[in-house]
Amino acid sequence: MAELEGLEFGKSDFVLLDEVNMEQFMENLKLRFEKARIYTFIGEVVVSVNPYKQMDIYGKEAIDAYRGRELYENPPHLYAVADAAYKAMKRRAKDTCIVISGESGAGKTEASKYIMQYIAAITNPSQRAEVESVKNVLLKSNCVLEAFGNAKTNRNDNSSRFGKYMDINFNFNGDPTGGHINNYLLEKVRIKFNPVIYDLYQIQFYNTRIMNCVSATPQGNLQFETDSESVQVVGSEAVSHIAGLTTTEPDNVTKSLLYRTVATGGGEVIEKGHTEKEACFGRDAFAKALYERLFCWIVARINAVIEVKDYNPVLHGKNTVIGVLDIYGFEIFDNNSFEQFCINYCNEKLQQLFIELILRQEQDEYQREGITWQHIDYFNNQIIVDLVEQPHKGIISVLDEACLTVGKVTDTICLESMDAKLRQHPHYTSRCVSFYNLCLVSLYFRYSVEGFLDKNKDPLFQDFKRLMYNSSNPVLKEMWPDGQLSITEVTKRPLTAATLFKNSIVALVDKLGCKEPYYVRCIKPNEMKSPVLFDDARCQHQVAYLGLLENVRVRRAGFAYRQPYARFLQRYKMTCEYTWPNHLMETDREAVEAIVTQHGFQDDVAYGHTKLFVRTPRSLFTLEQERAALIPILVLFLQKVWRGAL
Ligand code: AD9
Ligand code: MG
Repeated sequence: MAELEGLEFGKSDFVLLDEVNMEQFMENLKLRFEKARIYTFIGEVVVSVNPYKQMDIYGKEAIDAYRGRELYENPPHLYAVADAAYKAMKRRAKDTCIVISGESGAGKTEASKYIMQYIAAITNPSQRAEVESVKNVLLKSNCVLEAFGNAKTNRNDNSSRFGKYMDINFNFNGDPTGGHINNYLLEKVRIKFNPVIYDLYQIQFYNTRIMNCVSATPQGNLQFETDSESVQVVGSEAVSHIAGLTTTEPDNVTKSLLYRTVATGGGEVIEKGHTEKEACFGRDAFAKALYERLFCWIVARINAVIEVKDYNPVLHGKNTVIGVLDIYGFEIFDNNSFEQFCINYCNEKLQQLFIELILRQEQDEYQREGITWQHIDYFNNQIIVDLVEQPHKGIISVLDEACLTVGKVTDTICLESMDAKLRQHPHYTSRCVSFYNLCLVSLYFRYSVEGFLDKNKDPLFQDFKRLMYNSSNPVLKEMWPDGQLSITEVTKRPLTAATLFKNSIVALVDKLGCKEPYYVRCIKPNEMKSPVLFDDARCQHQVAYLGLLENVRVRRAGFAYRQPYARFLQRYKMTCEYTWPNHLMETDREAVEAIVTQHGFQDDVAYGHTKLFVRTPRSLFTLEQERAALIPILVLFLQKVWRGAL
């Protein structure tokens, strides 16, 4: 529980609310936002509201104030969580992770950067050159990834269009030795909304784009036309430009754009001309793949540089890790498609992990301290996760099946087969309005299935892969190893986009699951990017789907507050005649018992092996108030002693 800053700033920990309900939660959140208190705890979780203005709370002074301190000793801050994760890692050799969630523009990426900066600032006090260089690369890798993977959207001027999980490795000294980045679901589809060359051009000059957020002048636009049956590229400029950028022959580019090589049943290889529609589809898929492979290549390059090298566990001790996850939150638009479906599924999984881990953490702590654990009821969204990912019957599986089916399967046919399999599921419903909708009730979000199949198959003609593999640019060639295969060798169907995504999210959740988690829950106060507007309805919606009330309840259902005896004593000994200025009892625990009894809340506590547990925040609140009232008197007293007046 954080030090109370005074009630005019609201309650610094939501567990201190008189009652846990939406009204009180929102009132406190709003009050704090208005008073420029953008962070509030729920136990060890930090709730953050995007201030949309520069705050003077991240400087060296702040870093020093939080370094090595306990969570409740300072006002809520990202640094408090970063420090807690770092301390747990260093003191107990635990792998930890910090999960930052929230919707687009809520402040996740900014938060992750402050956390990284904090960790960089408190490590390597002896300034060893090799550690400094690792830190440098870790911090600067952000810039490169943002340059290629961020874009201006309606919702955020610098929106990350990919999810990112970064492991930072530490040696036994607690200094960074390296790291590893995983990226998730790069939103490559946006590349096709712009002319293809335009984007290639922008990628070349990414610095201009990020610095000024201006669009580079398009160099041309690749269009097709059909004349007397055959499809042609309009003009030759666009093709020459692609050939120039990719170091390939213009003729080969044209050929890949207009034809595809197919193997017939008899093993014969023929070239088949595209229809105009197929050519457009191929072009878009090519642009998307170029972008995606470039991005993954960049991530791989960064990883190669920051990979931990020459680590000898015998010599260097256990290598521990802090993971930082900056991943898109639930997305709800007027028209939700495949991308939102994947993103929201990912969030359901993370939400599940959140509840599970928070509960598990509580349970572990109670067991460690020898305190009886009471079961807590909560909504387990496993049922939703299963609906999406279960083998053979889940939505992804039905979708994959439809993608594998030979013959004409449309999005609506696929939806009908989902209906047939899933109609009985309590959280599944679909309905035909103007177009077919898939509706997952639990999420309260509706998705249009239009385009699901294509996006899931995500096919790219082998001809493009071969074109790139044959580029005389060695870097491009390296990005397209599968271009070596001839068409007769490409028999195996690649995994679908949804399955690849599912696999990566399952792996991510496994990775997070074995670490001690810390959470930052980001809230976007309004849609106008305004520092003064608190949109009640929008904020309430986020509080609801982030499960924050549930979080407070879980935290309060057991013991809202716990603290090692010595620390409790340090803080509150002035409130009890038997403990001030020093107690004469045998143990700190007995002294704490004296304080608790004097204030009459002995029925509200449990005594653990090393910590005191307090059930309701009210008891503590009384103590805090008394302490706050005593401090000025004490200061006066000490001043007098100092001046020799007493
Ligand atoms: V997205 O899902 O990648 O589209 P994020 O990452 O949640 O989104 P981001 O961190 O990029 O949002 O924050 C959006 C903008 O809000 C930033 O560009 C800043 O202008 C602003 N912001 C966010 N956090 C802070 C902060 N702590 N202090 C000042 C902030 N401004
Ligand atoms: Mg971001």
